[in-house]
Amino acid sequence: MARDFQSFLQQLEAVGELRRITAEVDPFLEMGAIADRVAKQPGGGPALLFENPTGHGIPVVMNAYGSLKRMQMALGVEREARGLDAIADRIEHLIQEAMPKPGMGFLDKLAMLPMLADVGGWMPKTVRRGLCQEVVKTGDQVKLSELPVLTTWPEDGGPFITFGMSHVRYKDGRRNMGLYRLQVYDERTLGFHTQMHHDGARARHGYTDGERMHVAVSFGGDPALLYAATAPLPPFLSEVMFTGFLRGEGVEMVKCVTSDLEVPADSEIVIEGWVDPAELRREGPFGDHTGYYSLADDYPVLHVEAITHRKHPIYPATIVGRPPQEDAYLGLATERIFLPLLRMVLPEIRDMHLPAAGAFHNLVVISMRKEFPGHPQKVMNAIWGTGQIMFTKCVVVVDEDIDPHDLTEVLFRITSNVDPRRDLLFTDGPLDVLDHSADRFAFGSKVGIDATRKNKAFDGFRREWPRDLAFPEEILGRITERWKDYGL
Ligand SMILES: Cc1cc2nc3c(=O)[nH]c(=O)nc-3n(C[C@H](O)[C@H](O)[C@H](O)COP(=O)(O)O)c2cc1C
Ligand SMILES: [Mn+2]
Repeated sequence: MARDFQSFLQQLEAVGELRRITAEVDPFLEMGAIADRVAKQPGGGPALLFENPTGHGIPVVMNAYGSLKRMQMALGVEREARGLDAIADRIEHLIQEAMPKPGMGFLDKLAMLPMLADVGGWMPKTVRRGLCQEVVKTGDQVKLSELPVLTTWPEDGGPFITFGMSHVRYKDGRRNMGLYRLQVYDERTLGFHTQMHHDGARARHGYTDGERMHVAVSFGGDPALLYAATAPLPPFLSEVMFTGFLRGEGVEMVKCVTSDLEVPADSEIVIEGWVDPAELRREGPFGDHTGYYSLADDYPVLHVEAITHRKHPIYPATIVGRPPQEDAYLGLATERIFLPLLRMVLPEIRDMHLPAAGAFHNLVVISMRKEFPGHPQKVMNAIWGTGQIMFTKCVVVVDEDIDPHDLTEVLFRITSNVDPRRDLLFTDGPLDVLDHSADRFAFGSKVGIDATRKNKAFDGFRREWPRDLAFPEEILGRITERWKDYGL
């Protein structure tokens, strides 16, 4: 398993998942346009290693996570029959193991100890040295322009760092790591785009105005780190430890050169600095994963004190924009990995799908088993009240035998099963701050569509609901057996 990003890239190359581009390519718009076109190829296209960025000696990698295969490789499940669902299975198993069962005796409890030992093994380990500090630049030596930072869309407010993972500590010492874009203002100043609903913003609120909250931004390292930085974990769960869980081994961390923060030791590059919660600056606009420019707004400022890197680093970047893009595969991993956690509180859910076209927050399709009147509406309300999935503007509910990933099937059920006045539920609530459609910032309406079959007992449906068209098993068996006789 790849522990650092360059060995991950080597693994990708070995299986034909990475292309090297030796031609000189400009990080200003040209790289983004190439990656955008490649990401829209069926299956997401290959990872791209730009060896020769205009004006820079540091190569750029894009689309590293932009296919199902690469996402599986990043999380080490490419050989598992169930792929990303293998991680969901581990979580499900863990939840079951951790539940004390009735009549559990002392010996049963002892049998749980190995699991506790596993948990210990996922904790980050502090090491003395890391590749990421082979080269250290502080003070006046710090020049953000040495990094090949991309400008991805023409009307962007400037160049933006897109794949840097920001590490902070809450006031009580807990770690948080999140993926937030960082606008480059000048050689030593960045925008710190921590949206109000995310832990990155929550952590800052513990600091008083005028106080410095240290921030370290790491690039690369174990490829699972970047996924963890996007995962909708609750504030009490550390993303670095979650990476340890995903990998079955704790992440090696090294202390920063200008603060007590720790960063993954084998990162490609680390930017160290601080944020004063009292200081805000205009950030954006930025061509975003909504498929539109998100509007400029005031965000904290990150003052850079040091840049450290390995001797020959590679700079990872992404482009977000109209879906599908690379981040669709990060979203897919979340859909699969978080299903068992959602099912802990909503056991009636069978499966769910967040189609890439819905840009994470606009559409969720849920298949479920209906057991009482108002059950689909109960699930819709639960979605609107849970973690980051609360942002969902449209929740579609289908019966448990419908595959929510089959969008033609889902559309068929919506259009045929729904009586619009009866089956649409409207409500209001928080929206993703990037949403442009609502009149108010981060607040607007949502719709739930109950596309389940209706019956008398639960829905008060007085007519007879027709059966799905189907051939008898006997006929289906016969034509399968005789298929070659038909010459088809
Ligand atoms: C490509 C990409 C870019 C993102 N950019 C931002 C961003 O600029 N600001 C932000 O608050 N969240 C951004 N996110 C979403 C967060 O990474 C995500 O919500 C994460 O769970 C937040 O973690 P936290 O709650 O620990 O802060 C981005 C996600 C992706 C996949
Ligand atoms: Mn978090």
